[in-house]
Amino acid sequence: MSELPTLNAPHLTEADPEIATAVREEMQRQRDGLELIASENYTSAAVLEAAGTVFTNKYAEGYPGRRYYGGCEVTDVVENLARDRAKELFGAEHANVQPHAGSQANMAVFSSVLKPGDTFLAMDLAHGGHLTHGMHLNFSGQLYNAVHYGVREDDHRIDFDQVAALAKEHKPKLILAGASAYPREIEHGKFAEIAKEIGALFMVDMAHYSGLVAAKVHDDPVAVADFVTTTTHKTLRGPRSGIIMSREPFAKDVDKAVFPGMQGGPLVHVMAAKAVCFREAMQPSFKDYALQVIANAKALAETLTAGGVRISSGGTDNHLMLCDMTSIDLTGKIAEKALDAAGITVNKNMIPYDQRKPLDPSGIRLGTPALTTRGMKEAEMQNVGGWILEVLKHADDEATITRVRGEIAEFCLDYPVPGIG
Ligand code: DSN
Repeated sequence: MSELPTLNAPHLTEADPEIATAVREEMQRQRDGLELIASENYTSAAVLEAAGTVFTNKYAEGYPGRRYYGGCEVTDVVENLARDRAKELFGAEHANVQPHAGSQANMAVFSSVLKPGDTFLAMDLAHGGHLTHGMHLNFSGQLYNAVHYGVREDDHRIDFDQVAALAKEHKPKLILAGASAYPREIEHGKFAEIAKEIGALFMVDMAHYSGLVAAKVHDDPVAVADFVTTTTHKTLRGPRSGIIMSREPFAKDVDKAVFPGMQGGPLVHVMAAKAVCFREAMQPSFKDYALQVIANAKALAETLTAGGVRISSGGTDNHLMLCDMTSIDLTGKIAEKALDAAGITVNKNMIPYDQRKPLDPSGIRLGTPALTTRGMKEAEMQNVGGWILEVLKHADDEATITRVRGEIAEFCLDYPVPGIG
């Protein structure tokens, strides 16, 4: 077992040794393992520092220049910087940087333009969508009439004929593009055209690939959508949070929907960390990072395919891939557990047209944003793919799993995690 990393937090260590130990154990887990969850990443040390500041002490209901609390003059500087940088980074007319997370960002957009019972069209969760895109147990499926499109059965790519047909049949007030488990580049212009034809609003949830959009290595939704939401902690590599961008005519209603419609005080420390993340994403090095994320995903998908794993849609254009574990006589649940035991973190996931259930689906979802942040490239993806294949092919062999775990911990020492000394 490797040593616990040192935590440079003397006050926490003294005041609450149990939490301090938990933090050190999590640092160890993040340092010694391979993080392949497609929606996770490692923020920079600068983002971590900004998120850990005294801004957590401040209430700031309202917006810059119009607050319900005194003492907000420095908070206004922070929120304005975050808003202006988000607008500049993505070329947006308006940005709201207060949503606590992606779900809240989506909820605020819906409530700004939809009434309960209104129809919207979005991607099916079982085909790669998201809970907030109308899943029946989520607020989005309970409050609104969600109609779903999916991917074609033969190539697992978005079926635009179906999108157009459903749009004509159901006349949704809003069409939503974006996905949580779709490995191909989304053609936002095609959605925008369909929305225009039927007079619907067009919204994109680019949470998964917003880092690729910021780096201009993915089709740009901001240019063609009325609303664009994103989390900031996935490919964008910022703090855990969300933002909304919109065209100017919708700005006031979006702001009202966030506050006072849905949230109270914004998390000022997190807005500060978002501002830092947007600044980082404007640097030329971030484009190199985004290109490497994609190159790494392709390299990993190729290695796994060569090892006999069937990949949904035959590969990837972005940061993630969906691997069908039934192609090697496993299930997603068994694969996730075996990989976890070897220090490889992934999540089980439905694959399109899955015959199995969400808690025990056929697939696993892998993504390269976090490993790329550690400096790994295509050659390292071959090592990673090799370990994944070895574990999957010996999923019930404890000796293999223990050996691989040790090899991975050793390998990881050469790829530091930001913020873990
Ligand atoms: N979007 C989910 C994921 O992709 O992991 C989290 O909400």
